[in-house]
Amino acid sequence: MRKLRCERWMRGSGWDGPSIFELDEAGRIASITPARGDETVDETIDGLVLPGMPNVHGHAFQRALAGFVEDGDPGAHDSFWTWRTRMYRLALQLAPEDVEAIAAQLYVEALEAGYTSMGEFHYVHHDPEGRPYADRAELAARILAAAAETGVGLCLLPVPYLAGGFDQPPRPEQRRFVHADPDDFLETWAAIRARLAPDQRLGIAPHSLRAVPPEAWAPLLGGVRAVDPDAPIHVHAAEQTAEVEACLGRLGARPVRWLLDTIGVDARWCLVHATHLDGGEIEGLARSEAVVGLCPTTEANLGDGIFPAEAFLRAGGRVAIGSDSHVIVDPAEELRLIEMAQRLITRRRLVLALGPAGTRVHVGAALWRAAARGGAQALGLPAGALEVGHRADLIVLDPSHPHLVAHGPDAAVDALVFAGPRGAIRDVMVAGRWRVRGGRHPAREAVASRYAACLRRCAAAFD
Ligand code: NGQ
Ligand code: ZN
Repeated sequence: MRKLRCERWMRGSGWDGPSIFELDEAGRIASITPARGDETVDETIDGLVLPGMPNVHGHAFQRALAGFVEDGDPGAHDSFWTWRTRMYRLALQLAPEDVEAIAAQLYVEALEAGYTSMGEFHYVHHDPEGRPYADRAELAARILAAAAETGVGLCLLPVPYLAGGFDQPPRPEQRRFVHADPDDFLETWAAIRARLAPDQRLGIAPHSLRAVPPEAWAPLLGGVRAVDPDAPIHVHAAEQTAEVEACLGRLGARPVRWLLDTIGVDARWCLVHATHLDGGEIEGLARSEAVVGLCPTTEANLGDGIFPAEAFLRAGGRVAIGSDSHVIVDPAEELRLIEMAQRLITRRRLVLALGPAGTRVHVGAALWRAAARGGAQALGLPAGALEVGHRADLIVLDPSHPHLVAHGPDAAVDALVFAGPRGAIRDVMVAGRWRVRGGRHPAREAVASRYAACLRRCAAAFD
């Protein structure tokens, strides 16, 4: 057992003072006891300790798009769908080494920003011609390797992708994503499962209602649940209004309504985006105990719309954050945008500071707690709060940072979220191991130079 003394650490509500955390071999918190002052400890942590943030949704390779997709012909009406065409061009030219180099770069940046685990919604499975690699888990194994190398926690979510759109055959440019049928996908899923390290989690992520036809859901979910009844299930839903309209036309219901009524959604589920909801969907989704995986910077970048966060949280809904296309890799910025978008549309402040009148709610700290807990639920990881039995996934704020010194603990988290103080996150631990110290991941330079070489090759996709 390793013993850490934490001077001040975040609880589910409020903060606690000097305590001894015992960590077991697997990096889980075995006990938390008040410090007496005479214990021998392995280490003392002086800064504020917060649960590390799970990043529940993303496609690692898209980090390489950053900055390459912000130009276009002013007469051409760029949109989510034109962005997607450019994203497909990158997907088509990735070699296995590229997948690994980009993921490693992403994971170093994510750890340094305070993310301690990632949900990888992994859909580039096949070679550039669209044939399975000799090893069906070739590309997934690159993600697993990048996570292991950098030390970030991982829930890998292999994606069944069977159709090109509602009632449409796959398009040629989707060939690396597509499986012929549920059995074909489950064969890939089983190959991936055999490659997982003990602390890595595996789920399934039917891409969307567009890409997975109604009759395929039962065999896909059944195949996975026969192996792991609790496997996390993620799906993109109701991100663009065009998708909501098409779904209404083809399936006779809005996407989230269809999932709630036809498939059945519960606490194992994470609905990614869920941007466009009517009142009944808000209530139903909140009651289902599923998590909504919000990706505010990508949703803003792609022009998706604004999630009805106030109504959903008032209904008791659970949220988490992801960085999706990874155009920004910063949990504070995702949380900030959730609240800021509400302020912009309501012309009020502290919109998501919910609770009984007469109390004082710190909106930044409240969002951090909610997203950490919701994120761990969505990834099926024992994390998201500093509690016995949970993994020691935590971040330490720099107590001498000028933007934090004068703040109480909740106000310091508000400052982290709303003021974006550079360098405030000093240390990051995943499963009991320090992965970032003094703001730096030890592999930062090596990983960045591999990534730079990969980007020089990939840039050709955007000429
Ligand atoms: C994706 N990304 O799978 O990477 C999607 C775009 C699609 C987002 N939805 C492709 N943000 O939805 O068809
Ligand atoms: Zn996505």
